[in-house]
Amino acid sequence: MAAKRALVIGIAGQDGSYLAELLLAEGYEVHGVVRSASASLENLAAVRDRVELHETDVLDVDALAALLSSTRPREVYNLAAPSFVPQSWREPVAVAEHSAVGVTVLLETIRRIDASTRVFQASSSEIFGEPRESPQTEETPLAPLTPYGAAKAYGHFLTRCYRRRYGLHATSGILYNHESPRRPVDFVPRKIARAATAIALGLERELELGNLDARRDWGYAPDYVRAMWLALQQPEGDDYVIATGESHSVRELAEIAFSHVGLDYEEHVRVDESLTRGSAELHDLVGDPARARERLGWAPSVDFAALVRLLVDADLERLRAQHEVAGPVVEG
Ligand code: G4F
Repeated sequence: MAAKRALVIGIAGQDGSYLAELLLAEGYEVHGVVRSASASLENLAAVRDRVELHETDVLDVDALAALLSSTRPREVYNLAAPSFVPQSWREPVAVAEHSAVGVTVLLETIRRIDASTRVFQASSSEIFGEPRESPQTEETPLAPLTPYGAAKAYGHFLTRCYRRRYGLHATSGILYNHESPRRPVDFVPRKIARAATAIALGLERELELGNLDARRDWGYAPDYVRAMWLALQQPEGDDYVIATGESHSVRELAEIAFSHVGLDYEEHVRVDESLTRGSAELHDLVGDPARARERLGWAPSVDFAALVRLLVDADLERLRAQHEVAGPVVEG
C-alpha cells in the first residue's frame, strides 16, 4: 500500500474535484472513479493529467475488488451518489442502490481486500430530517424524511457498524450544504447566482423559486473536502458534523446575490408553488461542528455573504465569456 495513495469515488463531481486538488497538493498519488467514459471532466480541468481515472461500476463487487486490489489505496473517499434531493422521489430505487447498497459493497470489499484502508463516507444533514434538536451534533437521533435521507442514514449506520464490528478506519462525514462555482444549477445557491447574473446582464428577466423562507446551513465546498481529508488523518475513524453552525434563508441568499449585481430581488423573484417541498421540507437544519473544530482543527474559511458573492462573481465571469457581453460592475 502506498504511503500516500488515494482513491476518490466520484472524482469528477464538485467535491471529488476539489478533493483531488487538495490530495495532489499534499503529495498523494490520486486515482479516481468516474461512472462512464462520457462523464463530464470539466471540474477536473486543472488536474486532469495528474490523476488516474478508472471507469468502474462501484456497485459491482468484483469490479470494485479488482480496482482496490490493483490500486491499493491508503485512503478511499466515497463521494459518488445522486445528490439532488427532490429527484430521490422520482428515482428512489437508484438512490437506495447508490447511497445504501453502494456503501455496503464498498465497506465489505475494503474489509476483504485490505482492512487497513481508511474510508470516508459522505453522509448528509438530510439524515436528520425532522431534527429533535438544533443545532444537530453527531449524537442527534436520525429522522430522515426523504428517500435520499433514508438511504444516506443507512450508509451512515453501516459505516458505524463496520467501524465497530471490524475495527475499520471508517468515517462518516455528516455534510451540511456546501457550494461552489462547480455546483450544478439544480441547487438553489447556484440557481440564484446564475439567474441574478443573467438578469443583470439583460439575458433573462425573472427567477422562479420555491420556499423563500426555507433555511439551510451553507458552507464553501473546498472547506468541506479539507475536513474529509483531516478526518482520515486521525488515529481512528469517527462521525463528524461538517457545518458552519449558522443558518440562513433562501430569501437572504437572493437578497445578497441580487444586490451584488445592483438589483433588488423582489423585483425579479417569483414564487412557483410547484418548486416547494411540502411536508418533505426540512426545518431547523443547522450543524454544530464542535467535534470537527476540536479534533480536526477545522473551521470554515468563507462566511455566508462571501460565499454568495463568490458564486455570483464566478457566474458573471462565465456568462460574460459565453455571451461576450460587458456586465454590470458588482457592488463591493
Ligand atoms: O439547494 P437545495 O436543492 O439543497 P438541499 O435539498 O438542501 O440538498 C443539498 O444539501 C444536502 C445537505 O444537507 C445534501 F445532502 C444534498 O445532496 C444537497 O447537496 O435546496 C436548499 C433549500 C431547500 O430548503 C429548498 O426547498 O432551498 C429551497 N429552495 C427554494 N427554492 C429551492 C428552491 N431549492 C431548489 N433546488 N430550487 C429552488 O427553486
